Amino acid sequence: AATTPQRWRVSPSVDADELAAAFTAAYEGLAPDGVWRAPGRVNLMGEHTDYNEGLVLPLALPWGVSAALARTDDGVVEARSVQRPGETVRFHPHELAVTPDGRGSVGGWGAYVAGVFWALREAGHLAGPSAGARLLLDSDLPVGAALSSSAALECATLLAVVDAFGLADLAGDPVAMARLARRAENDFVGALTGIMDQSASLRCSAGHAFFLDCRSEGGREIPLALEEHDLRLLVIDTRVQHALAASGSGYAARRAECERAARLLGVAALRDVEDLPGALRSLRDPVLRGRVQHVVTEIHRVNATVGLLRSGHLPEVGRVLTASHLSMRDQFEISCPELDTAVEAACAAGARGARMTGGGFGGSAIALVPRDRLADVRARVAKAFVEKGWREPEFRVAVAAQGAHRVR
Ligand code: GAF
Repeated sequence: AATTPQRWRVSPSVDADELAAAFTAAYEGLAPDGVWRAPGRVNLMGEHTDYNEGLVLPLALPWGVSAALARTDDGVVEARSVQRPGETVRFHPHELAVTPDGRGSVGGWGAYVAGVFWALREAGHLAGPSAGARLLLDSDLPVGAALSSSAALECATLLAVVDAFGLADLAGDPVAMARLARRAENDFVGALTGIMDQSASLRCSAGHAFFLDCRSEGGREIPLALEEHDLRLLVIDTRVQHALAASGSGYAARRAECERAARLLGVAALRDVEDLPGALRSLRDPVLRGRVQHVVTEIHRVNATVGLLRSGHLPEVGRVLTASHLSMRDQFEISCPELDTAVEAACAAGARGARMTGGGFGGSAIALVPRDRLADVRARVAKAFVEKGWREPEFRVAVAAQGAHRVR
């Protein structure tokens, strides 16, 4: 992971009316059909378990991507972003294609938008050459911070298209929409991720974490009573950029290792490992042993976390968070010095527990912090970074927000 000197300039907040007005200014007087918004997420528990058909427990963030969209019948999609002034992505949905090496015919940030149109057409929607649209996107979610900005972009675009085109069999079916958005990311953008991020963006509800079984796709809302316990969920963005798409990425390597281990163990997915000690004994490669140990125990930690939340023991989730971090650091090997430092310093300053969240190799950590310790935790983490010669991280206090919805 490399520290990028410059991030996309993220809006401090996004106002739907202002975005609609900016749309009209950008597209010569055209009014948008509406404005839709899809959030990013943090994952409370269950990392790298989704593509192993296991369990996850994300929550939607109050920050996300907003899309103003007008439907057209000229067969052209034009997309612009407040974060990329002066750039226009332009394509004909009916000409979109995936090359034999697994890349979509549109690259850069436009790939996430084009991928959604491509996946919709692959699924039999927007047939014919005339479907077109104009889009203006805006985001208050940092990119590359492991907070799911890719899924937020896909889901905002998808929801906008589904509503504006009146795609009745998708509207009201967030499970089908999550699959479609994931297809855009897997097959068009070329990032072989699981289903967690798109499901979180589309299916989470305010005040709750979302307990998702990634095999059955069944999900349940679990109340997250932070206020009741005087706790805060602090997001610590290390500003170390992570990337999922590259074929040589650590993410892709972990996924391949898990698949190899499952093959060697004779199970469909690591979720099916029932006898962990036996599985560990039978694997000769210590690297694969670590990967299996992480995935299997992480799935247990999701169940444990759900149990603690349901029985009103939120503060005790802290210990599970830290155990999860150690497993990712030592067994799954997806942490980095900045994430480890954030977790250690947060816990030393009184957090109940902390862990990296998302794909790893950079990005953000989350810490469960008593309200009266928040300032101490931030100061201690910032000091630890400065002492190591790193840029100070960015801090945000998260609440569990609403999943994707129409805002105007
Ligand atoms: C990324 C991926 F997109 C998810 O599917 C998931 O695998 C996660 O990393 C790790 O839990 O966010």
